[in-house]
Amino acid sequence: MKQPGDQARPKHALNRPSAALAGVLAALTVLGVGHLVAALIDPAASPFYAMGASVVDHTPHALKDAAIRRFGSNDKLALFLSMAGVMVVFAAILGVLERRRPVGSVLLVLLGGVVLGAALQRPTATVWFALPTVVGVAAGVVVLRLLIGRGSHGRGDEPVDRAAVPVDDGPMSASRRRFLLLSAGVGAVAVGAAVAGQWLGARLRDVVADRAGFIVPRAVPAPPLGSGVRLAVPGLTDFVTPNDRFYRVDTALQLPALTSGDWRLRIHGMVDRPMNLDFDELRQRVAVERTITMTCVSNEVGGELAGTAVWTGYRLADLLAEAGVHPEADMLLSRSIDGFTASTPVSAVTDGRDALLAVGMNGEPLPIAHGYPARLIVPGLYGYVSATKWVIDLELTRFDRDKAYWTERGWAAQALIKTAARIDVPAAFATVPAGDVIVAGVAWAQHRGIDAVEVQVDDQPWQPATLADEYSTDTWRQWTWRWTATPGAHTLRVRATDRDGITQTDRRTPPFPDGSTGWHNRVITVR
Ligand SMILES: Nc1nc2c(c(=O)[nH]1)N[C@H]1C(S)=C(S)[C@@H](COP(=O)(O)O)O[C@H]1N2
Ligand SMILES: [Mo]
Repeated sequence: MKQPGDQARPKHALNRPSAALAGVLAALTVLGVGHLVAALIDPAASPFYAMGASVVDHTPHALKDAAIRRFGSNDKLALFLSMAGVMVVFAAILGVLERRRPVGSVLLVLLGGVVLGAALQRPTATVWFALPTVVGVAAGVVVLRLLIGRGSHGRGDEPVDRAAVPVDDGPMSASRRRFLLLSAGVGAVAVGAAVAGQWLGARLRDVVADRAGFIVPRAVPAPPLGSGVRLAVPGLTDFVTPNDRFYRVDTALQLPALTSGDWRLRIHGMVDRPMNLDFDELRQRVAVERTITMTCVSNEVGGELAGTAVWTGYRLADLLAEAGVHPEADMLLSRSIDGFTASTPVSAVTDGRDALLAVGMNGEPLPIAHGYPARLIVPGLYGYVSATKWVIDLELTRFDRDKAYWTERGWAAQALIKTAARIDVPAAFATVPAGDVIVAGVAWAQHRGIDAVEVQVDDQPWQPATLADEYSTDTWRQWTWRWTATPGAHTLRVRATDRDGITQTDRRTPPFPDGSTGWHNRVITVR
């Protein structure tokens, strides 16, 4: 089978940088066109997104943990940037390879196959998820052939064309100018398609507008915050965390766009009466407001992956009672629209604690990033085993039968939040004047309660801190301690004791597999 590219390298073959540029533009076309087509099907079917989501799902926990540690909430940006970097390198190589034979095109199709596989493995995938990648790759191959062909020897090898070259041969040859013009055009179209796709995707599923019109149900109010719960110490973490400052952790590269109209909650599995609720049906039930502190298992000692909000929602125990849970069911497997799952012990939901199907956060509809229109909140359990955002499915099952997202990746199947204490004030590596210094922070041991917090300066004896009033065992507790500071560098240490009488261990362990342990410390310079 003889093809034009099989011939020996043409005299006017495209130089390497131009060929590399052609490759990058072809890849950009795949992604841009794919993104646009995906907007019409499902934003999750976009090749770039599907690829990234697949990387996230297949990244070993250690690496992911390191990424979160390193980049914090910028981990997604870091992922996208590294993906873009790898892609540019690959695409450039494809372009250079394409100069002699259509090897680049063949490789592009093969890579397209990999992306296609990733797209089809998305949790909400239908066969239509193939379309964006197929159309994108087809467009990419056309662009690659076109740019390499045009750039190398004009319109084919026609002598007519070559004769034309010397006529306007300035510092830049006509074919080169044509190549650059074409490149600019292709680049503009590819970027335009991506932008149009983004815009269209957002328009078609107008979840922002839906959220704006969402009315948080009238609810039995949460017990009021007594004045002794919040201490007035500058720099101390607020007792209630504002929504825009609440930590965010999830695997979603693209926020799920689920309107309250499209939302349904299926309750099924080991139940007597499977249910399928929409919002109108949900709203006929009694809503409650509860103040609960959430914590992420990835929180390092002294870390910021914890927050308290006043949640409005429906008691999960009531919903499960309606469905009639079989006595052998010990796992509530919750699933989100984007395929995340969490395994919660049924007992933690039905033992009387305030486990909620939450729809409001601090008086507002849930922010989209925090699970709009509905999520779970279970006091006392780390988020990855309880706090499913964008929740659409509750399956009653058993721990010896099923595994949730992070358990499949090696994390513990069940994980109670470990007792923790943090120094907020003085700030890390602060310099303070000698004399009276206020030391303050928060401590938590959700659903057990904090009984004591102690502070140690260097190797001196531990001193009891003063605790703020306890709001409930399900929330963190602020504490302060007055330090008579002497000049020099000092290490402050903090440890908490929970209501079971257990004091935090000093043994430092990383978050994997069921939460970090150890005492938080801070080095402070006193002048
Ligand atoms: N759909 C979905 N829900 C999720 C997660 C996720 O990755 N996807 N992460 C969980 C984890 S690990 C935590 S700690 C909490 C964080 O909730 P927040 O982002 O509202 O603070 O959400 C949980 N719910
Ligand atoms: Mo988490």
